[in-house]
Amino acid sequence: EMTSVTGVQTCALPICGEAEMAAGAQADASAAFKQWKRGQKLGEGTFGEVYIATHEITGEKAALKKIKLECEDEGVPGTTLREVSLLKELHHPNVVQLKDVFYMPNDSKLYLCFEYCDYDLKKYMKSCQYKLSANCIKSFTYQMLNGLSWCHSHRIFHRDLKPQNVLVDPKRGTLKLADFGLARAFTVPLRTYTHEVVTLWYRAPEILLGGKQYSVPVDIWSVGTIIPEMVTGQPLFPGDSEIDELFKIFRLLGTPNENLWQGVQQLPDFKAEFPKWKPRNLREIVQHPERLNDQGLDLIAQMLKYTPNERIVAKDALEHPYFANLDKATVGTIPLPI
Ligand code: INR
Repeated sequence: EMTSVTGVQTCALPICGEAEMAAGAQADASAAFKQWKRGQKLGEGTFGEVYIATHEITGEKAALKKIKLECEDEGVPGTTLREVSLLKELHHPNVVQLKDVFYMPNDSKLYLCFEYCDYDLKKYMKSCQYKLSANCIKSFTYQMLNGLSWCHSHRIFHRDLKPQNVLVDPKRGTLKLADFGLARAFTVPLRTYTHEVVTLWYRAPEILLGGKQYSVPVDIWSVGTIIPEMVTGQPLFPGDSEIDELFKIFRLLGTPNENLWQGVQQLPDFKAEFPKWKPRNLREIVQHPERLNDQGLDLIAQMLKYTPNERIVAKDALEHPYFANLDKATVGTIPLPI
């Protein structure tokens, strides 16, 4: 039996119990789900595996995400289904569209059906031999911030932005953020359910230091680490543990103290005994001025501020001088090389 959450917009509608659901609606949802023919695995997300799927009637492609639920015996709480269902209402050219939600209460499986893109940013960078042009980097950065700005204005934050959930359609030169809003519906585990380690490379220092009330600035931090990776082809802070991740950040930005970051001493995992590194010049690490000019470097510096409230917000970042010569009317509509 299956419960489709399609079309649920208000909390008044019963969406979680099979009993409340008309038998006809279940049959429809089940039939609709079965029309998606699952193909190869695209990746391993934080909450489950993603497969490419093709609609047997229309030939349309989609990304089908199988959410593995933690407490299988308990089923999905109504709040979670509502939370996920609300994501369907989010429509923005730079946010991957959630088309449908299929819930099978019996085997405790939740499938999310998303818009499909041929590349994620990791795969796209590789296909370009890690040599993205200055214009491509600028366009991607602008589109990331545009998607982010829109989500943040709807009080949704990502929490786990990384090149694997930034999708690219080179045919149109469009970038779309994926995996958005799920952190609010589910808790982010330390490992994926196949025990793959969740990457720490894009994680903001306030999370690494055990902060609990982090918010939208964590996404700006992630963008601030993704841009240098587009420029150099190398992750900026490839830590292999939380402490290694923190120390990689400290080596570039200096070990935080109350001058660099007011309130850092109050964070649960801050230690006065941390080794003391001095801040370095970003340009030593992010070379290739032909791919990212000094204005771009200034934007990164504003995204990688230690104090979360001092980090530039997405809306303001869109107005940064780095984007002054970008044609905002055609961004995301110009084909890119593959
Ligand atoms: C590709 C992925 C293409 N498309 C990996 C990928 C490699 C090449 O994960 C993906 C997705 C897509 C994807 O086309 N639509 C979505 C991923 C995700 C949501 S999620 C939607 O949430 O990040 O797993």
